[in-house]
Parts: sequence; structure tokens; C-alpha cells
Amino acid sequence: EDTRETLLKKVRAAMSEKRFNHVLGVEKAAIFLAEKYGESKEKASIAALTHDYAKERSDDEFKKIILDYGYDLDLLNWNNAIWHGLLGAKLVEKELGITDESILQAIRLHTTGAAQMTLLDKIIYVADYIEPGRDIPGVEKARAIAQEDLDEAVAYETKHTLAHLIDINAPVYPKTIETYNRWVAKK
Ligand code: DGI
Ligand code: FE
Ligand code: FE
Ligand code: FE
Repeated sequence: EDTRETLLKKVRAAMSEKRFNHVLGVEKAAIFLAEKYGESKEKASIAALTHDYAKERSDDEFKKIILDYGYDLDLLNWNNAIWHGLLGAKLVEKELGITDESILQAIRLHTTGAAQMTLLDKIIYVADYIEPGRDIPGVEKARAIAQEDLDEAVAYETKHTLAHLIDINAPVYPKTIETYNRWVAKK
């Protein structure tokens, strides 16, 4: 396993300065949430630092990964928004040597969430949304909720992300709907 400094260098080399600053903000938020809710701060740090590692890869590289590793071919119908976490985890494993399955899963789920999420999954999902550099409408409210109840923060983020996707007529990935049904919808 890489030390934080080695990991930082590799992550910084993989992305723009702006995105690297986002990643550092996610790490800060994730460590705060780990401390608050009782997760390993080291795992939170590593997952946060690597969650967007693959975000600047080309569409062609992701398509090749889908074919080479035998992922569901339906993934070919999606785009970087869905690929960079789900398939990015594979690149984090291969290129950065991170093998901890709980960290890889948090990376995979960080964009869409899931019906079943571990504490670490929730921390990375929420930290990505509330990190100090984020300037989305409602982010202050999301930050306040995250201080009180992590599951409520997952619900708030999921609802607002889905509402935004619908507002711009974006296709909604099925897993995003599953997350909504589990964490937002009243049964
Ligand atoms: O990578 P980040 O910008 O830090 O954040 P992210 O990985 O949470 O989200 C990346 C993008 O994915 C963001 O523009 C929202 C979008 N997104 C989230 N869920 C879905 C989605 N896009 C589509 N098309 N469908 C989804 O279900
Ligand atoms: Fe992302
Ligand atoms: Fe996110
Ligand atoms: Fe991110």
C-alpha cells in the first residue's frame, strides 16, 4: 500500500489542478466524517484521494476496459459520469496497487450510491458532495445535515442529484434509482 505522499503524487499527475483540489477537499470532508461516525480515517483518506482518479481518461479507454474485463455491455451505452467510478476502481487497483475491497467499492459507488452502502461508501458519497470547494445549490444544507445524520445526508444528496438529472433531461442510471428508492422514497 502506498503511503499518502506517494499516492498524492500519482493522483496529482492524473488530473487537472482544479480536480486535484476537489480531491483534497473530499479527503478533508471524508476524514471529518470518518472521525464523526467511527470509520477508519486512513481508509477514508485513501478512498477520497482515489475516487476521481480515472475521471480524465478518454471514452475510448473506458470502452476498451468494458470489453477487456468483460463488464456488462450495457455500460457501453453510458458515459464518463458513470464510468469514472465504476470502472475507475479497476484502474485504481491495477495502477495504484490498492487492493482493499472496501475502498474499491466506495470508489465504484461514489457517483450513483447504492441500495446497500457501508459506512465508508456513505462517507465517500457524501464527502464528494459537501467538500469545501463545492458550490452547488443546497450544499450548505447538505453540510449541516451531514453533521447530524449521515443517512439523511445520503438521502438529501440523492434526491437533489436525481432532481437535477431530471431537470436537464439526463438519462438516469438504474443504480441511481435504486439509491433513491432505498434512501429517499417513503414506502
Ligand atoms: O466526479 P464528481 O464531479 O466529483 O462527482 P460525481 O462522481 O458524484 O458525479 C459526476 C457526474 O455524474 C455529475 O455530473 C452527476 C452525474 N450523475 C450522477 N448520477 C447520474 C449522473 N449522470 C447520469 N447521466 N446518470 C446518473 O444516474
Ligand atoms: Fe466522481
Ligand atoms: Fe458525487
Ligand atoms: Fe468527486
